[in-house]
Amino acid sequence: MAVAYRTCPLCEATCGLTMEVDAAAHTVTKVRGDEEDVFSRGFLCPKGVSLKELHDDPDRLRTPLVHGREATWDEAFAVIAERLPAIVREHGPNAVAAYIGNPAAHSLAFLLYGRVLLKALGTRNVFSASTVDQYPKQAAAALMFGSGSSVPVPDLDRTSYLLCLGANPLASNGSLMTAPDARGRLRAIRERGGRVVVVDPRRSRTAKEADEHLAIRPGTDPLLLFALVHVIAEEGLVDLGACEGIADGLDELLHAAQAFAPEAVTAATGLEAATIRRVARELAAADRAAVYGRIGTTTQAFGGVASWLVDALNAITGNLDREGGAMFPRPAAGSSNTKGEPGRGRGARLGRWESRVRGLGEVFGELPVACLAEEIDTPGEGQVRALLTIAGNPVISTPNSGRLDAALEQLDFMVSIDLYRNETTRHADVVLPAPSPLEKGHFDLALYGFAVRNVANWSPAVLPRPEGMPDEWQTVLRLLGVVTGQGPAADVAAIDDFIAAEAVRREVADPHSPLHGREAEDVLAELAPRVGPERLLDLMLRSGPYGLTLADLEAAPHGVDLGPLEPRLPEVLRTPLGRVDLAPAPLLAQVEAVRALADAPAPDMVLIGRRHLRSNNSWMHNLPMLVRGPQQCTLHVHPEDAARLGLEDGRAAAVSSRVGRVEATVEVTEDIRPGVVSLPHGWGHDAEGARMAVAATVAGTNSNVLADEELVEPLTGTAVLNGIPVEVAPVRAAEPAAVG
Ligand SMILES: Nc1nc2c(c(=O)[nH]1)N[C@H]1C(S)=C(S)[C@@H](COP(=O)(O)OP(=O)(O)OC[C@H]3O[C@@H](n4cnc5c(=O)[nH]c(N)nc54)[C@H](O)[C@@H]3O)O[C@H]1N2
Ligand SMILES: Nc1nc2c(c(=O)[nH]1)N[C@H]1C(S)=C(S)[C@@H](COP(=O)(O)OP(=O)(O)OC[C@H]3O[C@@H](n4cnc5c(=O)[nH]c(N)nc54)[C@H](O)[C@@H]3O)O[C@H]1N2
Ligand code: SF4
Ligand SMILES: [Mo]
Repeated sequence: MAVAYRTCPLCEATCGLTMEVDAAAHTVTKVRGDEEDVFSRGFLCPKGVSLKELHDDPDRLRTPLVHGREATWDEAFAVIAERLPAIVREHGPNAVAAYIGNPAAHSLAFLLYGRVLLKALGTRNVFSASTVDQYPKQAAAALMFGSGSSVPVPDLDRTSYLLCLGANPLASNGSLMTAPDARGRLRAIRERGGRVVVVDPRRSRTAKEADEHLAIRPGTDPLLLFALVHVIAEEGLVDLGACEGIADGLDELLHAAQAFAPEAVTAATGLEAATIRRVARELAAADRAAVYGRIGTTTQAFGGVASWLVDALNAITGNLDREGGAMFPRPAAGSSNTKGEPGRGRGARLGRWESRVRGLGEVFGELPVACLAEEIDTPGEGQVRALLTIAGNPVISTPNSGRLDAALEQLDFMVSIDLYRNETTRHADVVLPAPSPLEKGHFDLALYGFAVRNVANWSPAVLPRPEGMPDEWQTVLRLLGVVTGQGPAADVAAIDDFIAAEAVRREVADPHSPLHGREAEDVLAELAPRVGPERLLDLMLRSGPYGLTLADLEAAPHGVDLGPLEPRLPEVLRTPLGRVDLAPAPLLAQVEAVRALADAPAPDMVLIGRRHLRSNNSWMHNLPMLVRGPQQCTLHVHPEDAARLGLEDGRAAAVSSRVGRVEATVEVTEDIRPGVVSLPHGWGHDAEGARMAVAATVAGTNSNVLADEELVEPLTGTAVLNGIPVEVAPVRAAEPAAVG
């Protein structure tokens, strides 16, 4: 029995796993936490263990599907080559849309070759899970610091005060904060005498472990954050710390906060003015504090403003870029804030084009996924007629799922790269399977840029790919071959060589690269005989801030520890002036609208989401060990609301919004604020034509049937998934059962 070490690719925590490999049976027999992993030190969660079940899952696709029937790779590509280029020829490149899902953020194939494919497609209709997720945070970071990669992360291991809004790391294992064993790290804050304060409409697992829980009304975080700024300004507690002398906009920020006295936001937020004042003082007084906001604060009506104010607060309490505060990681393979001239750059460019139907602005090269359905189902010049999905399940994950589900039926052609035939890929003409996660090499290129410690860990594939199964990057490049007119059987190796040569050429030509001035041939020779993602990763490591090589990482199967986060201002900046912008104009422009929120009448009931430790968005519900036990997809209702609305624990409730209606089982719990109900996303596995037998037995309800695609955050068009106005009523037994 061989042993393999591998980074778990399932969430952002990047845990090191130890696997016992049974090569003869082409599987692993045991998965444990790797105690020697430099970052996770043996920690793992139940999902990590489930990688074995995922690998063995009989429903996981091993062969391409053409119109639902198993086909060879050549047959599948012949169909793609016949249909896709014809649509582009007839209707232009924008007639093809692409949707990139969350696992692509963990996939070297997509991280390294995806942009090339999308560029070759030449379409403006690129969508991703980022506009139902973190783009408000990245856009705010881009406006403040010049790059969407420059998201400050809480220096968890050294802070003594954490103000955590809209995140539940004990369930999610942390996000835009790569920190294996978040629970242990949070406990350690308290053990060293620090304090953790959680702001969440629910008493989440994280809130239960905190010193204090503030049960805010959904969608009102910007009011709370402005009130905190207000108190800090009023009491003369502003301390710019590392931003001193390099920041603009302080006066505008403090001026904007004047209208948000704690007393003025109490009614809307549901938080006492005295509490807000105390938290502001604690934050200013703590020697090392960090404010951290995650998905509860980004997927809300003013998620951009909330994201901005989180870091504005870090800055004005002297905690930005200081040890134990909110810091900028420096990843080994580099990122946009380690490239180019240190301290200066092009800055944020948002809204370079608009969506055809609703005119929503571009963000980081994409359009908001809240407008995908209308781009497909609204006729006219530029209508989307074909769709490529990569590692995504938008039918479950994006707003007004009912409309998108229907729209996909109208497409002329759809191709998906995925592990399953699910609610989305059942619509595809061609599904191309990705190898099992154990059959691919792994390096968390994107996530190390958000890690609470600088680390790098390369995992080679644990198992060889089965005969005939291409690696995922090869499939992406074969598609690129089709898109660039090379037909269904392009020379993938030659395309890869071309891409690598281009990458090297750019690197040696870049005056700020450590490889500047080298002969391209020599660099390529050093990278040989590697090909594919390994060659590109090796190049990125060599040209990255530590000058590592992939061989260095191969020699360190438990990872390379590059140390705690270090101050990076002003070198990290990529703004045109080389300064921090504490009051970006596009966000200042929203202040009046945020003000109005303070006096707006509250809807009777609003819907929010939540995450469960054993779940991972929509796609791991076919694994028996994760879905065993009590039903996860229940509607949390406060006892007062249950009594008022006549809802009973364990009975069905009908939840309706402007766009849809679902039924869900009620779970009455004190752990949610009155006036708020919570339903997790990612469920609703009862679609006809999907091939996920276990998931179908625990189908649950798709909460995004209720999410209104018209409700979007103004800066990035990110969908409002928290704080959706809904009506909730009991479903009486006499009524015929309605379908969600
Ligand atoms: N209401 C509500 N909706 C939400 C959220 C919420 O909090 N509330 N959260 C949002 C967030 S944060 C996210 S990230 C999105 C997720 O949205 P999506 O990314 O669209 O959905 P996932 O459920 O992650 O689906 C991932 C798909 O990738 C496939 N897959 C898994 N691994 C691989 C692989 O290695 N290669 C390939 N090719 N395919 C693979 C899976 O089979 C699955 O089909 O959902 C969003 N939707
Ligand atoms: N187990 C598990 N882990 C995951 C995932 C998963 O599906 N399951 N998904 C992964 C992905 S793709 C992501 S993006 C991350 C997300 O990671 P997190 O951001 O930590 O996500 P959640 O656990 O959903 O925590 C969000 C919290 O926000 C609260 N909330 C809702 N509305 C509001 C509001 O208006 N204001 C405030 N202050 N709070 C609000 C919710 O009650 C919830 O507790 O998790 C990742 N990890
Ligand atoms: S916490 Fe995330 S990375 Fe760690 S084992 Fe669980 S799913 Fe994998
Ligand atoms: Mo996400």
